[in-house]
Amino acid sequence: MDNEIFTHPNETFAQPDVEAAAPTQPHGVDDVEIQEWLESLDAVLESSGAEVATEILERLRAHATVNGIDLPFTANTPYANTIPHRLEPRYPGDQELERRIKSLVRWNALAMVVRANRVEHNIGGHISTFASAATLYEVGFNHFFRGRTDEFEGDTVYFQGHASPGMYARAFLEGRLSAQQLENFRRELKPGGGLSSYPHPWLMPDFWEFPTVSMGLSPLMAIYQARYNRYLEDRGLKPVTDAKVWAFLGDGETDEPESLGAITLASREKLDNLIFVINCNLQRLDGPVRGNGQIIQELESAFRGARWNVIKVFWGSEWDPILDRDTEGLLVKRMGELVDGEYQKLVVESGAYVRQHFFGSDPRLLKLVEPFSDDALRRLRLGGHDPRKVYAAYKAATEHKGAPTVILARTIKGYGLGEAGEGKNVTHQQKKLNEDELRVFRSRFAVPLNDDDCVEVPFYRPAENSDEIQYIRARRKALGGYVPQRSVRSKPLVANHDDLFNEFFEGSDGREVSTTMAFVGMLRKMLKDPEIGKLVVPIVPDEARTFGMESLFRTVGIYSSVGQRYEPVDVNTLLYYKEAKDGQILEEGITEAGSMASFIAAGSAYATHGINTIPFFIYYSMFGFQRIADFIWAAADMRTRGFLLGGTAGRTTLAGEGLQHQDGNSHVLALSVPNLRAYDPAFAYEIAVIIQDGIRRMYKDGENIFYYITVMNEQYAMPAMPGDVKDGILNGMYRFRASENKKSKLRAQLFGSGAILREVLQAQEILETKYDVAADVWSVTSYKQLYVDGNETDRWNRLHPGEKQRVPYVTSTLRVPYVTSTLGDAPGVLVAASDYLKTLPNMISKWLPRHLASLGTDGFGRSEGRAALREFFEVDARFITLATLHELFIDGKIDRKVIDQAIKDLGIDPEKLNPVIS
Ligand SMILES: Cc1ncc(C[n+]2csc(CCOP(=O)(O)OP(=O)(O)O)c2C)c(N)n1
Ligand SMILES: [Mg+2]
Repeated sequence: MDNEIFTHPNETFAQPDVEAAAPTQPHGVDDVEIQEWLESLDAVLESSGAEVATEILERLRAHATVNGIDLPFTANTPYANTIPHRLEPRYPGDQELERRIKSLVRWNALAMVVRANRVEHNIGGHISTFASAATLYEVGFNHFFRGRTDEFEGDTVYFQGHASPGMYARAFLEGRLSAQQLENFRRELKPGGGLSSYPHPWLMPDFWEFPTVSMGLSPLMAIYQARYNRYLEDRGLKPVTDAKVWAFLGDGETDEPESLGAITLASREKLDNLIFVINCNLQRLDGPVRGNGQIIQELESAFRGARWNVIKVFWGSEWDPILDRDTEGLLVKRMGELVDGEYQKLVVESGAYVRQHFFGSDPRLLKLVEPFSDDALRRLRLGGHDPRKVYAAYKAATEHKGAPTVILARTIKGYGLGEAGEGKNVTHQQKKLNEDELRVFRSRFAVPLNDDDCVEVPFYRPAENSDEIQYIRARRKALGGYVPQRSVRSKPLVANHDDLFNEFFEGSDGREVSTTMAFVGMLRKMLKDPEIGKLVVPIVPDEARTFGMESLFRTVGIYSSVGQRYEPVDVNTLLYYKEAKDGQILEEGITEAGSMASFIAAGSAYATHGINTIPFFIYYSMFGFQRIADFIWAAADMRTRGFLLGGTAGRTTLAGEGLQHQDGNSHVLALSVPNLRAYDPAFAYEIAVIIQDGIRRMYKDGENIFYYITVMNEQYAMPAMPGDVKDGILNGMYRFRASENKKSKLRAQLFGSGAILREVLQAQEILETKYDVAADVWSVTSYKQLYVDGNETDRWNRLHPGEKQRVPYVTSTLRVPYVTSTLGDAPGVLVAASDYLKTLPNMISKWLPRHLASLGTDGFGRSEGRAALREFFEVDARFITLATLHELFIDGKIDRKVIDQAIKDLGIDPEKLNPVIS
């Protein structure tokens, strides 16, 4: 359907100028002339149809421009339904029965929240969001949302987080959730389990698929999900289907920059498999979304500007006869004049008020509604509450070709709550209703409960053989099963990849490479592997060249839904920029959020599509956790699998880039994500071990974990794996190089991670040769793993005091190599250095046998060379040496004079700037 046919192109509606709006025509155009133009357009419409009318209007517009008429730009259409009622399809369902079902869903959703808050004050929950959106969902459940079956992948639905009570209430009627579970809404720790406040696949893995409650995430995720579905089709990994991605959003939610941030991608990619439904109740939490403007018109212009198909659903069927009588277009014009704050007021006022303040602006409008009683005016429904209008919009959306659709549906927040909150600013927080309010709600929706029973707010489910339940079951059966529903449908991989990774255990034979280059080498090999080659999904936000991945452009291609319509400028080079319809790389451009959304779609395809795609998302590490941590959190909730690679990592290893780029934070931020394994490897073989094991754990054993691995751009020779240290690498630490000096009484254990491990190795040498300190060097690949393990051990010991007490991995590892020595533990002082905050080593210090000196990169980065940076942050070999000597001094093992001399010899300025605060 083309919107243009319903437009009044000369009117601008986005920001109504209330004062300027006058009922008469400007510039002396007389009404008769206007009428003639309108009539001739009507005649064309009647005789030749919408397409011809559109063409005429387009030609007129072009003609006007050529003749110097400066038409005002408007991306808006009038404040009217996009689909006029004469073009509405027949409603296919039993409307009366559906209304009764919807009323029961409303009741149970409300009961769930009211009951929960009676049991525990302030347990929370939302009534008003679902109350406003009930029709939007019920039409979907009865007629559109298709379940996942063996034959058909099903539709994907992102439910608005705060509408969850409605989804639970429906699942209760469907017989999928028990009254006991509803009783335990927001009380998940009750025996037998409860229901999570919002959609959380982590907590309800058989029910919810997509976490949506952090607002703004779901619209972006839905766009990239729809695009990923196309990617899978274009690469032949899944059959081409007409499955849709639906995303239900709040109008307030659209203020989050992520919500609209990727809408041009959706239209550019012609994602007609994507439908946004924005519940425009004109309110958010505190008050109106745009009290002084019109959110729907504002959204319309944004989406139309982005070339989406926009369907506005303002008015319910009761308005149609009035609109039909309005041959002069006065009513539509009047509708466009009010700001949202005024509309909100009309919702809470009487019919007489509506007559006076809305229709009263023009005697002709008053005349139009003369036959209607005040009560009838009060009951004029909005479009989002009218199933016929909603159905028409959904049908048009599902049939639209060539562009995504957004449905802007006007509703009332807290619809049906009456005095308890309908349309009021406080309604979002309403969780309790008094007895009278409950009775009013019960009566308004004809819930079959008497006055006494209803104040107890019982859950109500009609008998199994009732018309309502039978209808629900029949509809869901016809649509392929229940929604939402999550299941893991992929088959485990064999994941026997020794051949693939063994080469990286050998070392680089003296060749200097970075860990990034080593990773890209592994990626290249994985892409050729018979089992996982096709499943690997490399994702980059415009950084492939930074990471030396450009050779992959040519070999596996960059995904483009239209192939390559141009000859690339570098076509004559070996590594030209090759876009292809079956390209494998998702080159997302400069959007870490969008890339993360692709990562989520790819990493959850094992459940959504039953396809084990393995995403490798490599990005500038500082712009990962720091910038898009909430998406990473959502990925964790969703049980997303795959590998995040923080490239150009390390505060002092990334030279030159300075304060905003140099990452010393991400490993600390990664601590917060419970099912994320985070590694800071130093050598190629460490990365190989981690990735090989990760693929096995996630895609063979089905563990719900994902990985964060930092890779660097410092180049050095990669050593061969020193014996069987695989377990150590995975568990977080292993001894990389023991001291060969068996005689010295001065001993130290040095911990290094990532690129800083090499500084530690250098310190080992200085200590041995200059200070006769025998130091062992440990590669700490993951402080997070050591920390998690230490805490788990402590917890177990606390809970099982009578049993043989366990020893944390870090403690036992430091002990094992020395079991034959009299000391037991690895002897000497303990010093750790990494490219991240000092808190990382510190957090494991309580499981170490002695005090730990931690060096790290707390503070703002600097644009400088690597050596200068490591000096500035005090993590270079000299500072590691000094820290070791200082620990020995505190231990009473060396004289202070030795340190004083060392400070001089090492060229350390004791009065240098403090990196933390300078
Ligand atoms: C990122 C984020 N910020 C804040 C909130 C808290 N919050 C929950 S609902 C809400 C208002 C929602 O308004 P709207 O999107 O219009 O939805 P409605 O309930 O009106 O349908 C707010 C601010 C949140 N959930 N997520
Ligand atoms: Mg809202």
